[in-house]
Amino acid sequence: MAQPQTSEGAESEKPPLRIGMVGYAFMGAAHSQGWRTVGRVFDLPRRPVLAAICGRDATAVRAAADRHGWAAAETEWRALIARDDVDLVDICTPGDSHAEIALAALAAGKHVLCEKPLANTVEEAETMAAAAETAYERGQLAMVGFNYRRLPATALARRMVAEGRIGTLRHVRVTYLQDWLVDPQAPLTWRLRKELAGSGSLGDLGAHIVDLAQYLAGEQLAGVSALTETFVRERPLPGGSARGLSAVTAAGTGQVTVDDAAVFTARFASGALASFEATRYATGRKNALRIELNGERGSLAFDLERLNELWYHDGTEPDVHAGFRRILVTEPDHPYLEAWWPPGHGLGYEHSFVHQARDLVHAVAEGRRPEPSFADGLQVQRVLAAVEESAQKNSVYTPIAV
Ligand code: SOE
Repeated sequence: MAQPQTSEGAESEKPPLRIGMVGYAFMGAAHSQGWRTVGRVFDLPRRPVLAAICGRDATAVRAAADRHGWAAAETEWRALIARDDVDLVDICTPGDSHAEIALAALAAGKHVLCEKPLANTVEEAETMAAAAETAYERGQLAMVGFNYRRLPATALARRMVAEGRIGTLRHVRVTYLQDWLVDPQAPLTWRLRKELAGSGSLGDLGAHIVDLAQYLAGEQLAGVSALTETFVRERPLPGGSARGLSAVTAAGTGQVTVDDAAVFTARFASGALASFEATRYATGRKNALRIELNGERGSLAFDLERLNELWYHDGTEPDVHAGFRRILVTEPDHPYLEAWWPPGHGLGYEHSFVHQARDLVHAVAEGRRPEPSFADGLQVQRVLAAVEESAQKNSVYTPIAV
């Protein structure tokens, strides 16, 4: 691991960056891990302090504060934002509250980190991006949590594309596969309700792969052609609860109001072609994000299930010994790895959140616009909206004659 901070004194002399987090479930735990660890691994210009965490259930949020190391717990997000000992608000709630919390936090002079997707609608995302722009003029930063950019292998892939190692891009092929909805009896959680999640696989998994594809390609998508499907339209209510649900049946089930899967093709601004698949029905696939880029000079491939590896084919090598080779991304010269373990000692999923925290602390200290910004989050939201529109119109879907 990197040099430990030189002395307790030097570390405590750094100006603090006091974090307030809203939400304490899966993403809250992952972000907590990031904030708790980052200052112990990286030499940062500011010292992250886990000031306060917020959730509606007083007992549960207190337990989360104790488990994850937060100094205080709040049950009202407005109270969290009003605290003088919070500089940055980290939003880890379902998408329906992102806009309201982010706008209030920016108005209160705080920096903001917001989980993906940025919002539930393009309109909300536009308002958030505009508010972030105004806040930036006042010295506040706003970033979206597309954490898969922060893995050493994906960051290395970006570097290699930017260095021209695959040349002119022709194809990007991405799939993000999970299987936790295969069972039709799996409960109707918030992720399956449009009013809370905005969309289904599309916003949850599709947002990640749209961002990652554009980040690696270094360019934006120009258009899409899509199919979406909801395979199981009614599911049992979680714990029999009907809270906030409009459509509850006598059988104690409720309607799934989001997509289960989204498949789309796309064209990049440069003319490169891309294909995307996001689903929660890929039986046996737990969190399988795979991406391959093919360029005129070479190809790169990454698989989240083997996240310390990047595959590279250098098409300029003589055919006789050319081929895909595995780069074990654990060298100190690889992105983020100067601070971690000796070569060969790999990292995991949670480290993407440590790196996200690292990059944001640096951006705040340097007053630099963070990436991905709220404007980047808005652009992804526009891609998601275009996918939904295309799927609804069914415009380019040609049924096969029987
Ligand atoms: C959904 O299943 C989920 O938890 C996403 O919400 C996360 O963003 C993704 O990283 C893992 O899967």
